[in-house]
Amino acid sequence: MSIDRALRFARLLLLGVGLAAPALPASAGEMVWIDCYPEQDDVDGDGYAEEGAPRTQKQVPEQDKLSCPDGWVPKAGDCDDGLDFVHPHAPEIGFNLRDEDCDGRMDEPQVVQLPNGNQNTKTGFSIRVRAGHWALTAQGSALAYQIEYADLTASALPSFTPHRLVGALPSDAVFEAPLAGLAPARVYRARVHFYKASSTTVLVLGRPTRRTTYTSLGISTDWYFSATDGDGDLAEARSDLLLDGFYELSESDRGRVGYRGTAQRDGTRYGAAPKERWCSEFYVWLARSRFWQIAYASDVAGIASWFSVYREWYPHLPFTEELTEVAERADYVAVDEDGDGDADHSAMFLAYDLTTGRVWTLEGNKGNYVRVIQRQPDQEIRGLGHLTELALLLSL
Ligand SMILES: [Ca+2]
Ligand SMILES: [Ca+2]
Ligand SMILES: [Ca+2]
Ligand SMILES: [Ca+2]
Repeated sequence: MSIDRALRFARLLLLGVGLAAPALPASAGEMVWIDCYPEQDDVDGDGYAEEGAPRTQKQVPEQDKLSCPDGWVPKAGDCDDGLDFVHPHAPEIGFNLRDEDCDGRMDEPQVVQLPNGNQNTKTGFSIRVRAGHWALTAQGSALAYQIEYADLTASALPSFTPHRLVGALPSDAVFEAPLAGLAPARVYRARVHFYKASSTTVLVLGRPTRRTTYTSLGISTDWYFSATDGDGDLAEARSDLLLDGFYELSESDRGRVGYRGTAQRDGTRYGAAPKERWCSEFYVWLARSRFWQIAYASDVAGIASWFSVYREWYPHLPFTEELTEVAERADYVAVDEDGDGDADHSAMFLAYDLTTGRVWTLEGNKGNYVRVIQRQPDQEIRGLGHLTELALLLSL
């Protein structure tokens, strides 16, 4: 361990003494209204009522708002209520001519998210793509793709890679789409568009010349979120939090977070109590492996308290200056969801988007899922927690 690291660690130990960040209980007793659907409209028992099932509002205690009363289910939109592996958050299975995730597309191409990113460096990363049915669509001509991507600080100004040929696909039709030339320490979103490539020979100045044309297949993957690395331990820790978070996002998209069977219901896998709102636990769960003692905080007040001890907590509006000069990827933001002026929801800061004026966040317990959200800074953000070197858990 270097002297610098040793000094930092000693400082950390001193600060750790006597620290007991409070884990305040969620507000109890209050009744809230939630949307529910008749259980009889969920014949296959996958938790989703069939499309068109009547929505009814039910009043439940605040702490139970993630689930409906007996006889009711909290979700609908099941496009096949006879098959329990078909519903809006089911994983799409390629090559079976069926729309498992009820998005109206059959065997659509998908991004395969890996737990620790995919070849992420300071200037790029790779996207693993399952071409699905579209690998066959291009039969007779070559399948090509193009990546649309944007740094989240300027999402309204996307870039496009040149067209590239996919080449021979293995039987599972999975290929790697590399993205390079990116800025370090940033969060990106990217999606892959598909084309049919055909070569023709044309005369250029009297000479036969091969020319490739690309015809859009009108299909793309969903957005893939990832992050480039930065310099130093803190930047690396930020990357770790983000890549872990984006993996959970993809798990959630496939219905594997929020409810993972009786052993890991709702947010219990992130350390929340059963039925508890788990947005704070989600942030803490992501941060705990790299940051000191944050596991003691389980709600907005607890997390704010932890940031106050380890620096730096910004409780006041307006945030324009903090968002542009202080906030960095993987920092914490306290959100006012119900618009009463008080923070009641926890989120991870991804970027302040200068092209839209919005803040990109990664959030747990958004409709009982992990989601990427864009928020209005002056209306919805009520606190910023900035991760510092001081809080970094060192690997000794
Ligand atoms: Ca169902
Ligand atoms: Ca179903
Ligand atoms: Ca589909
Ligand atoms: Ca399918």
